[in-house]
Amino acid sequence: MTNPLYDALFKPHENAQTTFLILPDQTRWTHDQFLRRSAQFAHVLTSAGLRPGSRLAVQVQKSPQALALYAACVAAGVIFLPLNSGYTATEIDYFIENSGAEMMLCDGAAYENLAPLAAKYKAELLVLNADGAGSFSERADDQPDRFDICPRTADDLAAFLYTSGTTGRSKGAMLSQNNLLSNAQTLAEHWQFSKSDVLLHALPIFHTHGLFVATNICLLTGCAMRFYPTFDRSALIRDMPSSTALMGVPTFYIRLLDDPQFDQKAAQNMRLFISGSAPLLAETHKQFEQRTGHRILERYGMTETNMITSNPYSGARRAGTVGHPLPGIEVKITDPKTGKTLPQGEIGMIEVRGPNVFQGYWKMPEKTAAELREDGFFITGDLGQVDEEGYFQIVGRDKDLIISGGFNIYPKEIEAALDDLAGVLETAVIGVPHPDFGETVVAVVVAEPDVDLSHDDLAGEMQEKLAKFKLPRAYKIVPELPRNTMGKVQKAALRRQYSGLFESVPKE
Ligand code: MCA
Ligand code: AMP
Repeated sequence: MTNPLYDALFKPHENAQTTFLILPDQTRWTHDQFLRRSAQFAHVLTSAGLRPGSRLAVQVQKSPQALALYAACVAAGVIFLPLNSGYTATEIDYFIENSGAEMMLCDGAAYENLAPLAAKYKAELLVLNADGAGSFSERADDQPDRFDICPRTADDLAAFLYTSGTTGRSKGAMLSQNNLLSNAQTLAEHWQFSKSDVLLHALPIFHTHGLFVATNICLLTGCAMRFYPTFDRSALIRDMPSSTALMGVPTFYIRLLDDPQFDQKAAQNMRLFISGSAPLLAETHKQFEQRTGHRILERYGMTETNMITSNPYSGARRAGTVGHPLPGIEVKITDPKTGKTLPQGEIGMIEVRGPNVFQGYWKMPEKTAAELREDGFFITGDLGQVDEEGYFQIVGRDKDLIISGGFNIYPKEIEAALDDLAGVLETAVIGVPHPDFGETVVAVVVAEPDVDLSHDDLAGEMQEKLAKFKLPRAYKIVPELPRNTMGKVQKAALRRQYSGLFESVPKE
């Protein structure tokens, strides 16, 4: 019996004394050490009653142990459900209810807040701290460090990643073993990863980019990762000479360029800089090349599809484009109204089909049917065009979405939270340019008659409700919202009006 994802990513490293993770203090985790710990974790999961197909919800800080949870889930056939460490208990409530997770893992600092939630949904709540300690680890310490791998097929589910929706409700994207494995294989080959690589890993591990793209490629090829708990520019620059590749969101590159210590010498041993999750400005691409001699390789993907397109490794990497469809993946541009394929050069909806495309949204058949066509094409909500040489360009979004520092923020969710506050009549939440985060959130708020609202009051109340990265950086109190003749709020006009708000804000 096999378990394709385990067999490809983890099994080849059993007993291997090779370096897998290098921490900022230069301590190392070998593959063997990592797999033995994950085997102990897998025992804890199964002893607690989790079975193949059960969900494990995880909201912990980034650490080698946190990554070992992913390996443990794959080994035990448990569905891994990582959650942004910034989410508030109010936000977590929905994920636990919707996913039906049987166990939750959290940081010790969040335990008190999450305990009532766990009790409400009858999920077991255990602690895994950033240093690897906590009640979960204590249970693991006594477990055997070998585990009988649970048989799985390529179509079995491996992970749920929640992605916000334009309606404000998050949807659990169901990813199968093969969705993850096929994409990792394609990317490892396309970007020419090998066991001699050392990847600078400074992304969070609760999203596709840091968890699947970065980690799965390294596991598949046997290369090592320098594993940083958060983005730390100085540490990255310090360690770059002994590394070969970096995967980052555009904010990483903007911040690196902002440091005069970051120069050609620092980057001279690197073979590859990859950017994704948000648009990389052509200007950043150009400045990066001038400073280091390297052309950033930009690629495009989504939670539901893993990676879709990539600029070439050997050919021309074109600034402002996301390159070509990856091997084995079909991408087309369609008329958003009719779904018909448009002639080359025209702007339309990006649709994608391939082994990378997810299995649908958990418990949301209508939403799945609305976005995933019967013929297998997924409607991304991104608007794009393709040039004569097959390079795709993303020119906009057909979805009301703000991408701040690589995190997706859906205005509808912020508007709903604001509308709930006393004294708020109506709101429009928009994204405006930001020099560090690419885009940031501005809330335009109309107060109820005779109510005085202030930025500070609104900011204070919102803090309780939403993760920090979603919080508006400005609240504009206005007498009314601009509307067209149909009564629809004109967000484009608001975006224009407030576009210069953060122009001169210092970076970082
Ligand atoms: C942190 N803050 C943010 C963000 N990050 N606010 C808005 N947007 C953000 N992205 C808040 C902090 O809580 C803090 O609030 C203040 O902003 C300044 O924090 P700072 O220390 O400067 O930020 P940081 O901790 O250095 O984080 C910035 C970051 C991080 C490194 C860019 O956001 C990051 O790692 N982003 C990567 C996201 C990612 O992995 N995306 C992939 C998902 P306060 O001052 O109030 O305390 S998309 C995906 O997976 C698809 C498939 C794809 O294509 O890749
Ligand atoms: P997520 O829902 O977090 O998976 O975010 C996916 C979205 O990020 C896509 O639908 C795009 O809008 C955006 N995205 C990812 N990569 C790029 C890129 N290279 N350029 C522009 N947008 C991107």
